[in-house]
Amino acid sequence: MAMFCRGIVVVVVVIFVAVATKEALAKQHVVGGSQGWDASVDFSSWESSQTFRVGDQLVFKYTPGLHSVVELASEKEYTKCNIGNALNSMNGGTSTVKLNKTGYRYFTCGTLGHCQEGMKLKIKTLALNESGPSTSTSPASASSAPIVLFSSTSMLIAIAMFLVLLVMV
Ligand SMILES: [Cu+2]
Repeated sequence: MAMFCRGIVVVVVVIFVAVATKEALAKQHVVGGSQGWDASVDFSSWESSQTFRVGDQLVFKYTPGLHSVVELASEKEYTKCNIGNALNSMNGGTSTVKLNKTGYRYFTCGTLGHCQEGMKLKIKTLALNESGPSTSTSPASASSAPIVLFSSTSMLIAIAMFLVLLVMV
C-alpha cells in the first residue's frame, strides 16, 4: 500500500513539473509595453523587440470605446487598412490572443482612421525550437517580465524535483 501511494505521488509530481515547464516557456506579450494598445506607440519597433512563439499570448490593453482590436486575414488588408473582411473583432479593453500556430498574424484598431495613424501590428509566430531574429536591441526594456516569470517557475520546478527525490529515497 505504501508503495502504491508513493507511485501516485511520483505521477502527480511528474505531471506538475511537465505543466510548470510548459508555462515557463510560454510568454505573455503586452502589446506596446506599458503604453499599451495606443496610437502613440511605434508597434513595428515594439514588435521587433519581441520573439513570439507558439503557445505565447498577445495581450492588448486599451480604453474600451476609444480603441478595439481587429484581426485581419492577410498582408494585403493589413497594408491597405481594409477592415471589411476582418477575421475577429474584440472591444472589451483587455483582449488576449493566443498564438496557437506558426506564421504571420495581422491586427489593427477598428476605430476610423487609427489604422492609418499607425495602430497596426504584424507579428510572426515561430515554432518552439525555431531560432528567432537576432536580438541586437537592448534587452533591458523588453525582457524583464518574462525573466521574472521564468525564475519563479524554475523555483517551482526545483521544489518539485526535490519532492521527487524525497519520495524515491
Ligand atoms: Cu484605436
